[in-house]
Amino acid sequence: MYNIEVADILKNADKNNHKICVLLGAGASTSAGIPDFRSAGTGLYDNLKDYDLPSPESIFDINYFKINPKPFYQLRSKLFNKDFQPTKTHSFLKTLQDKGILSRIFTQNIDGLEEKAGIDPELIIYAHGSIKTSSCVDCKTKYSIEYEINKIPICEVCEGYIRPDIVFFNETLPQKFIQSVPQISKCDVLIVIGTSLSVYPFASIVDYASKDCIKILINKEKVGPFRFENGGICLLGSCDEIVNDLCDILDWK
Ligand code: CNA
Repeated sequence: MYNIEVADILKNADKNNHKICVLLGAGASTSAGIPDFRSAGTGLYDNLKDYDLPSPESIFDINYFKINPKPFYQLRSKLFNKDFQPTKTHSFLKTLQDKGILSRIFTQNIDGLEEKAGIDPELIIYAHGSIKTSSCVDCKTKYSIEYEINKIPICEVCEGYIRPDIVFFNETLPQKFIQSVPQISKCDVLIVIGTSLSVYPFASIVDYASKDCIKILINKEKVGPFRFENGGICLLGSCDEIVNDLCDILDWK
């Protein structure tokens, strides 16, 4: 029932050139084979027992990384050793772009699948960086070429550890993200996809949407303000299946 309502909203956006902002999380990439953090059983946090960490979050904490980078690299080589392909959800976002109604995607994902799906990099605001480039944790020398997986890469200049340019816990978020957040207040429709909205400050940017903005959640569970009455429209289930259904209703190929 809600799918038809959301399809109507998208049709109306297409007709009236409304602007849509998307907030994206790890759930958009799980069907590509990249686990999210918090899904019970399959999420990364439930599968880190062999790494002997003080807490699951330690593996992505910059202070822990500086003392013991090994678990991070072990996980990185295990996780990113394949050529992952964009999901149906990424293709749906590309369709929004092709229709001229995608204003911005604010993504927490670091996997680069938005660009791989053909989305204009100008429209993507990375909240937590990307694994595309790397730099030395100490002297910040940039490394553009993907460094070798399966070993701890060392900086040629100062012998510090080379880390991907993602935002670890206890690091500040990119300036571009901070400066772009107010754009959310100008969008007509806000679609939140595949995120538990539990990592701050990202989780709070949903509050930048205006009172007239139509808010839609596409996720396996209700999260953030969507848990409350009048929080927005919730389409619950697999995001790939939901966007497929929407495209079928709209006859968007
Ligand atoms: P999370 O906290 O693990 O939450 C994921 C959410 O997506 C949960 O609410 C799930 O129920 C939901 N979900 C999972 N699979 C699907 C699906 N197929 N369809 C619909 N809903 C689904 O992840 P968040 O993104 O909220 O947390 C932010 C972290 C995760 C950021 O710092 C990311 O860098 C980090 N992360 C990114 C990736 C990636 O780049 N692909 C992978 C793992 C973690």
